[in-house]
Amino acid sequence: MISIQNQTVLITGASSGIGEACARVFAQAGAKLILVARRQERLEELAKELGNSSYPLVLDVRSRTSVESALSNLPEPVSAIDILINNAGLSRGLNKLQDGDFQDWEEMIDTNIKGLLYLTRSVVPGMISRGRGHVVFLGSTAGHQTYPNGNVYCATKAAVRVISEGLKQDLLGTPVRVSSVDPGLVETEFSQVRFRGDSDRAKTVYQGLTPLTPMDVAEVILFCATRPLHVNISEVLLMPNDQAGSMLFNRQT
Ligand code: NDP
Ligand code: 8X3
Repeated sequence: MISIQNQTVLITGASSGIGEACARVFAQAGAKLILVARRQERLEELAKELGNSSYPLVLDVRSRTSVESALSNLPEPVSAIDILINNAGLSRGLNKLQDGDFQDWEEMIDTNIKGLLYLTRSVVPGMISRGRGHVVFLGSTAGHQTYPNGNVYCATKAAVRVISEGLKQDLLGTPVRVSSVDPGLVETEFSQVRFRGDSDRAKTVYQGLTPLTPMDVAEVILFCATRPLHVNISEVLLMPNDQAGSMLFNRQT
């Protein structure tokens, strides 16, 4: 196990769910954090709670110019990113493709694919020149197995898997590591966002089973980041014990 004490970790989507849990786990391990999301108040509260080594950065990852500008103007103590956790992402709706909503598609594609490409493109050259770095992507079981009505969300997560694989190939011969961590059901705000605040519908996603917690996923990400430097964990597929695939659940009704 290697230490990540004082390493700089940029986490996108740190205002909620898996990203927030990553912030807690990496802060506990002694890292300096850049916490990225759109909801300023939440980021500021979290940064305050985690202490002096956490920097809130309000940023919409869909805006390429904002990403480029923010990353080239990072405060000195965190200007050299060692670990990039590409976690920000969302789903919108659950519709047959032939009934799909163009705006929902664009929001998912712009956030889940283009956003993480902008971050990765901005950060990786510095990692190569410093001779150290690790890029972690949040994929999903949805990127391995499509489920009915999941079409475009599943496509974005399949893209994340392919981008992670491609980046690893393109970085071969450098010390920079690449991991994709691909969870099944994790109880976060994910389903609230998917169903636009319909809490009753969101709850049914996790009904009768024990889902993963955001902390379960964050601990796996920390595990990937703390392996010895010659070890690259390329892909982790993790599910609740009550899940065996994108559509296969053990629910107690
Ligand atoms: P949450 O909704 O709890 O968190 C999503 C985070 O992404 C929030 O912090 C949100 O912050 C941020 N975000 C969304 N859009 C943007 C944007 N345009 N710019 C910056 N930040 C943004 O969901 P999860 O924690 O569950 O999701 C995290 C990742 O995990 C996603 O990529 C998701 O696809 C993936 N995942 C989730 C699973 C689950 O079952 N929950 C399973 C498998 C993968 P804000 O709104 O403040 O900008
Ligand atoms: C999130 C998991 O199954 O709700 O990626 O799509 S699922």
